[in-house]
Amino acid sequence: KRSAEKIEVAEPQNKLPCSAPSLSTEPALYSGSFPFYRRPSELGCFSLDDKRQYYGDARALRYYSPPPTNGPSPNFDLRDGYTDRYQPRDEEIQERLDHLLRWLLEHRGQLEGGPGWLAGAIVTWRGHLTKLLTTPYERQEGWQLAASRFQGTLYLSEVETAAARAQRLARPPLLRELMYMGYKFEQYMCADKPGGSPDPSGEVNTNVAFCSVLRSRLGNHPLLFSGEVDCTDPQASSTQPPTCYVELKTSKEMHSPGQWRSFYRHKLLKWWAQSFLLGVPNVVAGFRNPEGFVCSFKTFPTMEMFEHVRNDRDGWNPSVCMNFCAAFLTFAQSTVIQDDPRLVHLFSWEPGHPVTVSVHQDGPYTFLPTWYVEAMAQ
Ligand code: 0WD
Ligand code: CA
Repeated sequence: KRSAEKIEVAEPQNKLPCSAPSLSTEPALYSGSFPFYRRPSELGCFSLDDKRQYYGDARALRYYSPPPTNGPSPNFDLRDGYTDRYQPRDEEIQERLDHLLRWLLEHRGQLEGGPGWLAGAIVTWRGHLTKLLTTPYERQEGWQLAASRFQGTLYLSEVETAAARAQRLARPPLLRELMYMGYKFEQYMCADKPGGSPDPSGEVNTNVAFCSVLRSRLGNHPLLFSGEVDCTDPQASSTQPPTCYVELKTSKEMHSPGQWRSFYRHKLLKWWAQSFLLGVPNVVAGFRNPEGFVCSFKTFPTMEMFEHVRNDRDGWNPSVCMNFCAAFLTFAQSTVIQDDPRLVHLFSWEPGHPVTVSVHQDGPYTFLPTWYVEAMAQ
């Protein structure tokens, strides 16, 4: 009888203050000195055509061809051709790392860095690294990055958040037109052949892309990543990629010092992160008026962008961006231990919170395709 009384509910063993690992994104934690970042070198490239078909060459590369500086000021109608000469890419198709993996599969035997270099590397899109760089300063949009380790290599592939998907599906008409205008500006500024002239009478097809594949290293993290490049400058002092590449952007015409300040604090951070990662030396901005015409340009050298916020208390700091990215890569490398292409660690971040992790086996988050895994196993 006594024994029955002795039966007690055991003290729960999981009440200890043990929390899952997470990573803070507070800028103050990352303000040390600028970390090592290897000058990015181009390993190769690929192109996607108007039907989004892959080609292992530079056929989609375009040539920087701005209007003559001595002539009249530009007057580019960015709304011309919207929507009758517009073929937008189908954003429902999630390509994940597929095109980059195809390039890697076809070039894995010729990679520099010695045997085993790839096994120690991180493979991803440049755009994913850009999001990591800007995270300590981002107050609006969260992200999710899926990570898998396979044959030693850590692969990182973005997952569209539910909020991002909802926003994309409900994208206001004016925002759709604004997206078109960015591509239309490229058409006004680029020729299909070196020394050729732009042809703004054609269609804008956003399936077409030229992607550079680069090698770099952040701290002790070897990187292999790819990024879309707008054009190459045949007149550039160095013809060697990526230093001959030019990034094109459009932005609202600015009239007050307050508008410039806000531009330096927010837009220039994103432009810097994107072009710095790939080693693109110059960003050419076309400023559009309220009617959608570009009437002026300005070239922003990537290495001079920080000067615009260096003395701004509410500015951004490249060291914070790079140190946070390095810390995230260390966090990811130490979290994803098992080598299994069907196992995904999902890193999730929302503004105001730390980065958290969840684990998924064989589910919808698996992103390394069977064709890649099987061919790499040969
Ligand atoms: O799976 C995904 N979630 C993503 C795939 C997200 C981002 C890119 N991609 C793929 C696409 O295949 C695309 O061809 O990466 C390629 C572009 O890679 P990236 O250079 O790493 O991306 P990012 O630096 O964010 O964007 C560069 C350009 C953009 O130019 P602007 O000036 O707006 O930054 O690539 C275009 C866009 O023109 N772009 C995209 N193209 C196709 N799919 C995408 C996208 N999701 N995002 C940006
Ligand atoms: Ca661009």
